[in-house]
Amino acid sequence: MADKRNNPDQQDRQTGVLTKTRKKTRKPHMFKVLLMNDDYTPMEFVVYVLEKCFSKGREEATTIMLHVHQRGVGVCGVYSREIAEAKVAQVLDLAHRHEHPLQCTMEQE
Ligand code: TYC
Repeated sequence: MADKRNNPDQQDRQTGVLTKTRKKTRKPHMFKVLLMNDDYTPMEFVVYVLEKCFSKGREEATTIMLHVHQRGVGVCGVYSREIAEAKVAQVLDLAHRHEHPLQCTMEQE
């Protein structure tokens, strides 16, 4: 039987404290933020969103917008869960305030 002083995974019978520890660190899940095409949002507005919310330059923003326009969906960036959630909320809020139907979602990589 292992000595509990050297085995943190064992229950301490005197105090009832569980000290189970994870041996490996896990890298956080990453999430793609996706932009959806629609028939009404102006191309210029989508480029503006990509510049403002995703820090893209004019050229890359235009390339991503045209990809979404032609293929139906495209990746704006890849982030941790919290950052991706904030980006999606920011895009939807901006689109709503400008009365555009632009849709944005996230998907685990
Ligand atoms: N399809 C839109 C138009 O022709 C442009 C557009 C591109 C809209 C990308 C949304 O995510 C989008 N005005």
